[in-house]
Amino acid sequence: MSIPEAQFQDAEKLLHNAQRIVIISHRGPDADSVGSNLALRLALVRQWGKEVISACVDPPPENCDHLEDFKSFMQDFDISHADLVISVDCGAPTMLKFGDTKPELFSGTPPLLNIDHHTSNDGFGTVNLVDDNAAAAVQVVYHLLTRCRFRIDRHIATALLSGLYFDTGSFMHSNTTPEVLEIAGRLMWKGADFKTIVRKQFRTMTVAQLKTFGTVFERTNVNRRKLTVAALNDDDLRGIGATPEDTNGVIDYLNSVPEGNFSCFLYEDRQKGVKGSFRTRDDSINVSKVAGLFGGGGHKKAAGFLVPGRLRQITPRIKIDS
Ligand SMILES: [Mn+2]
Repeated sequence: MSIPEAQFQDAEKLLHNAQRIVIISHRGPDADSVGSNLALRLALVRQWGKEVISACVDPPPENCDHLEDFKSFMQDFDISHADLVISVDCGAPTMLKFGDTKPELFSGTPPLLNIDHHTSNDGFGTVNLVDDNAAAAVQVVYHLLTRCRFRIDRHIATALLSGLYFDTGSFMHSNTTPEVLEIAGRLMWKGADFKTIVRKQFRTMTVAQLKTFGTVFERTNVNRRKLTVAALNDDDLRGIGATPEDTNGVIDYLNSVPEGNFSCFLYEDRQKGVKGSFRTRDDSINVSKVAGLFGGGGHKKAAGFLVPGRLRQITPRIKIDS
């Protein structure tokens, strides 16, 4: 845990002093962002009697629909009613997305508690609980909840374990530290529903997802620099009857090619531009830096970017025109 004790004390003070709290998950929310949000929400509402709004510009993913209060997410809120905003799992201010319409978010009034684990997080909050050694934002939330002496009930435990399971790739990524497994064990002792988490996240694939993965696999190449790469566009997805969310997780398969040093999955959306995801298993490669070349960021071993433009294929290479 690399967050100084004083930061936790400041965060606890913010929570104590607030009555109407908005917790924001990043756009395109995943199980870590949703699990962090709901765990905090359940604790603050049921144990400290706070009014809490869980907010995200996009709806939460189906693989979280077993979590308590899953249906409580709002796609907008009135910031003038809030006396504290908490962002969870947001590596940059733009990830909150509400900043475009609510500039007060980053003004310090109301205060912003920034809870995260992305290397790219520059501490945009009034108080920052950011630990880039943590495998997931839920890990930081777990420490905050236990320091504030909240009781971890089975609903909170399931929400936290869900995020931990997701961000460690089912405890297979290199961020699966002894601490992660220790916390996972404690959460199971508290009654976390591990079986449902596994079924929801790991053992469930729709036909659209299977077809999307199949198309990506067919197009996979390893280039001279040992980059494993594949690309897809929105036309491909329309043909399959799939959505961009159906590409989630395909990058981990690209990253499993033994001769590859790092991997990249590119997705072209005619409206939004080209989204790239990077992964590596090589300790000497920092893909967060590679993503940074395209204005993106993330972690050493998992990062991404979004740039305007289109993809152009120069067989067997893929180039971005921007
Ligand atoms: Mn995360």
